[in-house]
Amino acid sequence: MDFYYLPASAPCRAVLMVARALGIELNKKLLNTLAGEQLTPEFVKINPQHTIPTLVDNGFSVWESRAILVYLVEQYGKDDALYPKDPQEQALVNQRLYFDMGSLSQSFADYYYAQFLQHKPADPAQFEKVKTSFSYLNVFLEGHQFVAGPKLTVADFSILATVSTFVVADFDISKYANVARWYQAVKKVIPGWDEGLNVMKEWIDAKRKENASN
Ligand SMILES: N[C@@H](CCC(=O)N[C@@H](CS)C(=O)NCC(=O)O)C(=O)O
Repeated sequence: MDFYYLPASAPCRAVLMVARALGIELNKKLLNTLAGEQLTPEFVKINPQHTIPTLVDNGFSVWESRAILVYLVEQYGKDDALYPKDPQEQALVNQRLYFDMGSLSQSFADYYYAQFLQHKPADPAQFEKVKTSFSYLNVFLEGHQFVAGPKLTVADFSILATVSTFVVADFDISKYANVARWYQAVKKVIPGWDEGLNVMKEWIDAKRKENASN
């Protein structure tokens, strides 16, 4: 399977973690979106939305990290542990995945990427949205070991990739006790969770320095 990715990218890291957990070998193809490499006609043919991560499995192409996570489990998982077939259990996992995409990771983009990529000043209103997303996640985790209940699922992988990105951007998660407890625990059960994270941290630190000197 060809996997188009960038090591620092949070959604790409989530896919790598799930592939590793399932024992899947990916044929990794670096695609530097920061240099516009996703805009070549060859790649746009594979993914008209020109985003990474993108997976091509024997001619079948799929993108959107959370859709890829589900595909990998359903197509290659030895069981449904990471993406349960039970409709209610699955609905909770889906809710967490959509929450991650629409709220948590979106709040990262709106607050941090606006500063690092568009060189906008930090917007307190967007920071409030970050805090609101973390408050919701904290509630979801009340009395639960994992983000969708008692079992580890793809939602933990996706949200771990997002939360670890906030952490390297120096967002203080200690105020959200359930999130902090889950973060410490989940890192122990997801091998390779920090692969590529140091590259993200270096990029964030460099962007902060660049912004400060302008
Ligand atoms: N919701 C998408 C986000 C994908 C995304 O925005 N990827 C960025 C890199 S992290 C990208 O490919 N940007 C290049 C572009 O949009 O042209 C996912 O989870 O896969």
